[in-house]
Amino acid sequence: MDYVSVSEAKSMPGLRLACVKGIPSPWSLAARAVLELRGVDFVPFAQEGNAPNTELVEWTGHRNAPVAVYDDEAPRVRWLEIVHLAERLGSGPSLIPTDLSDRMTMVGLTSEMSEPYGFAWNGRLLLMSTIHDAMGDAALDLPIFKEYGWSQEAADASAGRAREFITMLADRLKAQRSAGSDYLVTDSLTAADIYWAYFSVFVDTMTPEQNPMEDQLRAMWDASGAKLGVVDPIVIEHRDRIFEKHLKLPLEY
Ligand SMILES: N[C@@H](CCC(=O)N[C@@H](CS)C(=O)NCC(=O)O)C(=O)O
Repeated sequence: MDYVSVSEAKSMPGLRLACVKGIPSPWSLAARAVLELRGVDFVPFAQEGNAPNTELVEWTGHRNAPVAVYDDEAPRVRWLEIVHLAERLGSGPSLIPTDLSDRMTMVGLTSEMSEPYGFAWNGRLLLMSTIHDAMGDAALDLPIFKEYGWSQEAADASAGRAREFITMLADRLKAQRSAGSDYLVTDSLTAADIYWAYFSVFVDTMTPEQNPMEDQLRAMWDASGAKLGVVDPIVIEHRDRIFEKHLKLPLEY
């Protein structure tokens, strides 16, 4: 994946999006997919995972990714504000349901995937545990350990919390299927399906052809996914169907 540098991105007008480089970070990949599906032009630039990213912090006030900067507007970092920006700048079918109750369901589901203490937060704690297993307490000095709430106690609870989300998602997909829908909310694609397609990497890393991760990285992600135990296959079937119909493979990062 070609990224421009932070200083080049800073000198450009329009929309610039910081994405984690070299790691299939679902927050960055889903933000990109939402912008692409809405037909919004943007320039991706690199955030270096687990590093200080001094220039990015000086410019945007944020160290991690994604960070979306549109012209001279304030930087946007949370999933919903990036989806709202894509709705505003883009065109085509909306990724947000119009019905209030469906919209609340979509926002709740995606927030439970993406926001602190939700599914992916716990998936990441599992991943960080594999780093802690390898490095011991020296890992506690890494930026991600300082930022994403790893403690032995949080790590011990993380698999159960992530599984609770997956069980709810599987039940929801079965109910939707019985009602004749192939999507998580309503009967068409919403941001919830897109975010799940990428966040599912915490459960299953996809094939090397679909997701060309470095071997060492894949081994780490697979080991942490295995800590979730066997999950209902419907959540992965849904991911595969969303990729087949709406999203690009192989993943590029
Ligand atoms: N701002 C995002 C969360 C972003 C986030 O958690 N990013 C992580 C994804 S693993 C990241 O940038 N990791 C690399 C790092 O922290 O250096 C949100 O909408 O909640």
